Amino acid sequence: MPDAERTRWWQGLRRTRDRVEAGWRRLVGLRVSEEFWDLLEETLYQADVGPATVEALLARMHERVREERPLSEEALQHLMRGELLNLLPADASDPWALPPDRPQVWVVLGVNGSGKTTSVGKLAGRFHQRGHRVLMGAADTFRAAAAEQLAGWARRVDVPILQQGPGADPAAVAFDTVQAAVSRRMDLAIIDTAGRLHTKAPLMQELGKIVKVLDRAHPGAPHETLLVLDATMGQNALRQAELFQGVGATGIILTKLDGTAKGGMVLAIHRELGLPVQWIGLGEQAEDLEPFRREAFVDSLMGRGR
Ligand SMILES: Nc1nc2c(ncn2[C@@H]2O[C@H](COP(=O)(O)OP(=O)(O)O)[C@@H](O)[C@H]2O)c(=O)[nH]1
Ligand SMILES: [Mg+2]
Repeated sequence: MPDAERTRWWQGLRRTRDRVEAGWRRLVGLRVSEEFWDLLEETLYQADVGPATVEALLARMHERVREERPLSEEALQHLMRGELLNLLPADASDPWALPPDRPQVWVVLGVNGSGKTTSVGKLAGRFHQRGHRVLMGAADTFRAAAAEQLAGWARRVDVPILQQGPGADPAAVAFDTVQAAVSRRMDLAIIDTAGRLHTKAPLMQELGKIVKVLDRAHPGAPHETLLVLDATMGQNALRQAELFQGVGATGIILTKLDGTAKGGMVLAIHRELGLPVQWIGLGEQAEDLEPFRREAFVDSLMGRGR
């Protein structure tokens, strides 16, 4: 992984690390003891890893300690790092390479304010930078401001956008986006959606309709249905994700990791939702988005490698 990317992870997890640093530092000097287990549990809780995942992790570590009897502090640290990594899915081999079926169609979902529009803008910009032909679709038509916000990103990252007037049918915008992406031989179409919660049932229906209509515009689409979760919500983000269960997400975009001390929640996502964290937001700027890298995450969390 490039140094610049590792640095972004390190900086992005600063708040979480600040919270747990003292705990890890004391843990480094401990061998297996009651004090070690108590402190480990407390430190994981502080990072908002969440009760079920903390429990599973501790149980697994107890088992390995029994089997392997790590005699040095170093061996114990090594074992712990390994178990943290084991909670996370393996990294994509090349997250910037798109599968051959073009255009790839991705649709982005999530509650209001989670960071959908920002993530669509960042993703479009990063893929465009890597030489892919990208089109964004503004299917959040509930508010004029939403399409305007995405249009702002289109200008900023120099990627075309398909939008229609306020009140347009979101599924129609999504359909037209994919059709345009097909006829213009795009590599990737990314569709932004609305995320209001007070009309929960109709919203889920609407999202279901969008997902369905895409397949008619390009068989096989959407290739990814990305659920956007706000890391500052910590464990509550997991409850939020359950609302979207019916829509069939394929992966997670986790935003605002830079703005929270609850970064440990990443460890719970894969275990509890069964969905991989594919992208993470580490700030508000166009370049503040990275593919998920489990080693960079765990090392930045534990304060290792710097
Ligand atoms: N610090 C930080 N802020 C973010 C990130 N992603 C989004 N935001 C901010 O979160 C707010 C809501 O984002 P927006 O994309 O409009 O959310 P949407 O309602 O889901 O489309 C905006 O102020 C964004 O700048 C991130 O990764 N880090
Ligand atoms: Mg939005």
